[in-house]
Amino acid sequence: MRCLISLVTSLVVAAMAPAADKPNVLFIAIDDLNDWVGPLGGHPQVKTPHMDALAARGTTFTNAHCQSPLCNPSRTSLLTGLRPSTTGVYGLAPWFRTDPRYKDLTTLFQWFKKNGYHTLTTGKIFHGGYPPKGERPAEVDVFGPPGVIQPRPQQKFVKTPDNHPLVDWGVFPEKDEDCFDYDIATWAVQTLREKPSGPWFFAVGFQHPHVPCYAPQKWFDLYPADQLILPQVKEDDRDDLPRFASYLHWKLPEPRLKWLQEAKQWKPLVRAYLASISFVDAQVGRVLQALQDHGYEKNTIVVLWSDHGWHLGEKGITGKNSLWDRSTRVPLIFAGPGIAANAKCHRPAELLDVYPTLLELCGLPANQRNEGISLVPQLKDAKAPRERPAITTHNPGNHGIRTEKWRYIVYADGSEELYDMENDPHEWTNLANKPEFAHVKKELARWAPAKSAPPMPGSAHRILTFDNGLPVWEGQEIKPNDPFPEK
Ligand SMILES: [Ca+2]
Ligand SMILES: [Ca+2]
Repeated sequence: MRCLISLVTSLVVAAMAPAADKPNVLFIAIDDLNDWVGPLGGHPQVKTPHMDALAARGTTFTNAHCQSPLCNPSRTSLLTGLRPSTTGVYGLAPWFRTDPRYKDLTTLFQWFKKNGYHTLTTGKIFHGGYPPKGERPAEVDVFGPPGVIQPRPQQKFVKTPDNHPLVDWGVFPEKDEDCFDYDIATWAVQTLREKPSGPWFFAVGFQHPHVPCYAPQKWFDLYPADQLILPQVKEDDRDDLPRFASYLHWKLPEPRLKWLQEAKQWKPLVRAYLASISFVDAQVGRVLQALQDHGYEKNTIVVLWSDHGWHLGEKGITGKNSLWDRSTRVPLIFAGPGIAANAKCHRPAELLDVYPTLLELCGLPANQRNEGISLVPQLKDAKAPRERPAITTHNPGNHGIRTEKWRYIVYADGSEELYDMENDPHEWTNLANKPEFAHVKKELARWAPAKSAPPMPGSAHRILTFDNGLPVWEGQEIKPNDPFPEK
């Protein structure tokens, strides 16, 4: 009881504290970074000393998942606090404010501003060029340099089947100082040195290891080609998948494993992705060093997250756009006041939870529209229970449900997958057709959003619909006998 009274008292005190006493927030977003980071152990050779150090002074969620395995919908969900199935943002377009229903929605930035915080951003936080220039002052106080993928080599290094200009990898440019993410970190470091008025909420978004996977030679040298370990794949892994699983990534600019193997590009891509991760880790390190150098470490909540994962050959594909762990599992690390150090939490967590978690950590009033749940109980005690699984949606009606033991997927046509993640962490054996697991599927299926909003007007890029039994990928009907595109 005394414990409860003191908890209530501390909550009341926190809520009444003047803004000046509140912790700052450093919000670090990384693009397309899967679980290949030291604290998650997704790749045995990856070197991420700065993320390791952050994890050592904070709490890592080892079972955190994005709400959508794609940039714009994932980021929109985190920043609005709403699921893709609520807003209808599933594709790389549109900017969510184009929908009159969300014109006045208060984003994470705006909630902090409303509660006395100075807000700043640089690099990729919202997707692409969002928000449009004229709308920026209404979204964030200070817009630093946006994320622009420059410089680029005169020609692509790798001629991929689709030959999308960004789908490329190799040693480039010569020096760290010439990389765009280096400039983003530099701007963040300078801004911290100049001591922004506070309390502040500062978002820093890095684009590595998103394609193109370019990094200077020294980062490739960390991963000698002759010792490189490739991801484990199972040759016939797709044979037990429902056909609908392929519709989610029917055609992508990211090449398939078959092409990588034939072109002898699998190893170079894996190596370039690892090099890009270590490069971005170093940029994270520069910003965290500045936090320490300028006396902010003790009073700043740091949250580091990635918008979704990335396949590097698993299930025969590269890229995202699937409901398996390889696409949905993301780094999510919190450190700072009120957060247990050197802790790992294995409970499911959602990126959607970041919004309410930061509000609670900073003693700000909760936003009743948030669909996520605060992770503060798990940040104090990693073993604290959590009832809700992590739920990922990719286009209307396709949902993945992840508990500590299970991964369940249901597609818009009703077809299913079920994996025992404790005994089959690669999701190789689909148990959905085994009658003995019918009760497990039923229990998990109740977590899938009952309704998926139709794609928001203006939706485009990687949109899959299934209206009246007709699968349509990016505006083109998929016929029942069309073979899965191998390129
Ligand atoms: Ca992304
Ligand atoms: Ca399989």
